[in-house]
Amino acid sequence: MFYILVFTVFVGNIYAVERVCPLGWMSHKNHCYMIVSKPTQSWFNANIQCENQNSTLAKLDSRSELEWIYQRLLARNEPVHFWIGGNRLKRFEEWRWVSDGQRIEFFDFYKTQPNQNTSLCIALWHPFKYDWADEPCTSSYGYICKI
Ligand SMILES: [Ca+2]
Repeated sequence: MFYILVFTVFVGNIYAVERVCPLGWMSHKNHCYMIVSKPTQSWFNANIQCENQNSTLAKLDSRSELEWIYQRLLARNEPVHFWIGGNRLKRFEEWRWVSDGQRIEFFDFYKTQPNQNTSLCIALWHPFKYDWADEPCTSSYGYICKI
């Protein structure tokens, strides 16, 4: 019985292992995330802020990861939009992640988005409960970095 208990605790801990993140970052499934709501930044400057901390604007490429982030943002209860790493800066209509240049495979745009052919960056839009919007990259918003 003792051995079964020890084994259970041991295995439980393996599944509970989370990456150790820098101070001020949140750990989730072997990645670290930093949510910054102020000062707000253009998409470009937000990515520079992330790069200064050895990260980039976040690549969010699964439903479970997005739901985790949305819960964090909703809990903050701030009327702020947040930049993530998705953009179509290099080739219009082809959305890619800044972290690795990969094409975006999984989208979570709000039903009315994307709707502006001059909006080349992706923001998590507060009134849409953080579903995505295409926005001008020069707009000043909060941002999410990911390692
Ligand atoms: Ca839009």
